Amino acid sequence: MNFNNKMTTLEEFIIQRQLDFPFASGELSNLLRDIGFAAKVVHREVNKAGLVDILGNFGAMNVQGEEVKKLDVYANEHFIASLRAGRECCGVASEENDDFIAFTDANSRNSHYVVLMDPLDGSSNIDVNVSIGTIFSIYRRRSKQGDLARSEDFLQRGTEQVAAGYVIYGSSTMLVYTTGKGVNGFTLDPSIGEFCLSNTNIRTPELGKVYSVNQGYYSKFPEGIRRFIDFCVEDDDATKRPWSMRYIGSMVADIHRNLIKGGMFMYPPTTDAPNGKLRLLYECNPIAFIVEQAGGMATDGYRRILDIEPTELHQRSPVYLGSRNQVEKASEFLQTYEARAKVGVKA
Ligand code: P6P
Repeated sequence: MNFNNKMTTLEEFIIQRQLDFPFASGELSNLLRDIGFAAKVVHREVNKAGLVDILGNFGAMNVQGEEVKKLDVYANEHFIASLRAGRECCGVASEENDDFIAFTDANSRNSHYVVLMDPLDGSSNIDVNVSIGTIFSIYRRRSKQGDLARSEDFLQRGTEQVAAGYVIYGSSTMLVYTTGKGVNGFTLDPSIGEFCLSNTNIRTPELGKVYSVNQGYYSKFPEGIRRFIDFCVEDDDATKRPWSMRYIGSMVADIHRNLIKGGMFMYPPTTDAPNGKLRLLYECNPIAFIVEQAGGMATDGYRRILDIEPTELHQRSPVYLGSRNQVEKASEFLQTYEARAKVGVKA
């Protein structure tokens, strides 16, 4: 068997980097390990979902006679189970649950962290074999150690995150995370069941030539965003436009491509959804942390995503993030046309 001794597994990397962050008591390392374990379990199910789904068409049972669960419910249950069993966090908030879950066993109550997550974002794409993802965010708890987790543990600004990451279940399964000391990517090697370091210190290009938005909502966007989209598709050699529009409809897949190759992703407000669609705490904040750590920018059009003071667990936020040059341009258009509208200047 060919063991490439230069291969670094996720666990080895976390331990090597353990000295990078304060309170290096191994708890955060174990927490990241628990997340990595659940991601391997979800990977296994995502990879056969198409098969199970076909079998599931003949009723709600699969070949093992088990109930065919919706994959996002399955993912949610397994991430929560792994975090509960790992006892390295006192609670978890999930896109799938109305309220947060406070773990009651003594070890969990004595831990220092909470996790927020979208266990399987974009799961509606699984039926058409499009990449989907898990997004997670880790904070130090604010409530007293030993007590049950409280809402103030979860309602923290993005700047307070101690770690954040995503798993992309695509042509390969990758886990990408940061603890505030850069961004690193690990590719799952199913033959050994390990995430192996594959992308060291990911940096996103300053200027990308891709923009990602659901252009179908063009008429519902603010004036400034409509003008920015017109700018993206203008023919201008000097600024290397028109940019290409790439939109998968699965945030993690769009973000991952833009992070590696450059580009910007936006989910602006619309007349139907004045705060956009994406959730601040477990979609925008963790991705914003990663994008900033990779040298990019993440705003709601007016301020850093990470500076937003949250008030509700599932609150939404408009989001523009990715290559700095492009995100700045989008914010500039948005604010310029808003100022014009305020003084009644016709476009
Ligand atoms: P729309 C998937 O449902 C999701 O939450 C993100 O992964 C994705 O970027 C967005 O919604 C797509 O939303 O309105 O463009 O279909």
